[in-house]
Amino acid sequence: MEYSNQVLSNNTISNNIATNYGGGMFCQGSCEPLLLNCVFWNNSPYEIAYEQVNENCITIAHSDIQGGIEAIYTNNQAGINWMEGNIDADPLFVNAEIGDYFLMEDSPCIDTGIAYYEYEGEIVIDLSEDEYYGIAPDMGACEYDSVEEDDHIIQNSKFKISRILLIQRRILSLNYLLPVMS
Ligand SMILES: [Ca+2]
Repeated sequence: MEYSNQVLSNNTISNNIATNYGGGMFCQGSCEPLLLNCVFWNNSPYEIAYEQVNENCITIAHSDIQGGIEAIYTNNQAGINWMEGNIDADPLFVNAEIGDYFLMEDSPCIDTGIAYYEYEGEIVIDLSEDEYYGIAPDMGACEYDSVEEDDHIIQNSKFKISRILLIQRRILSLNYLLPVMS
């Protein structure tokens, strides 16, 4: 991210590796991003890193950041607005090794996001109840689909089908990379 004041909401950023800065997110130049309902997990060397910035500030709320505020490398040049609702707890992905970043039922990210958020007088996020399951949105990109709620069975099926398709696509792309056996 460079010269950007972007809002990132409901993103899962995990298992990325960078050689110097970054890992999960790298801010360069004038950047003042707002992270909301996000998961940053298992990125190295940092979850979030800043370089060459002047009095910039990152704002983070209702997000799961591995290592918490201590894990954000600011190069002593950026501030951190560490707002309410942040956690540092294993998000319990179903199977990150194959790219399945859905949440297991015990995940601390379930229902710990926020549906409505204002920052500096602006509405940043305003989700209606049909845009998430449970009592609140989850942190991260994949909303947990509770099978206990009958009303959601059809939508759950859609989620499950899209999950299977995602895994199939990954398997297909893997096969494509393998040499043809004859
Ligand atoms: Ca939820």
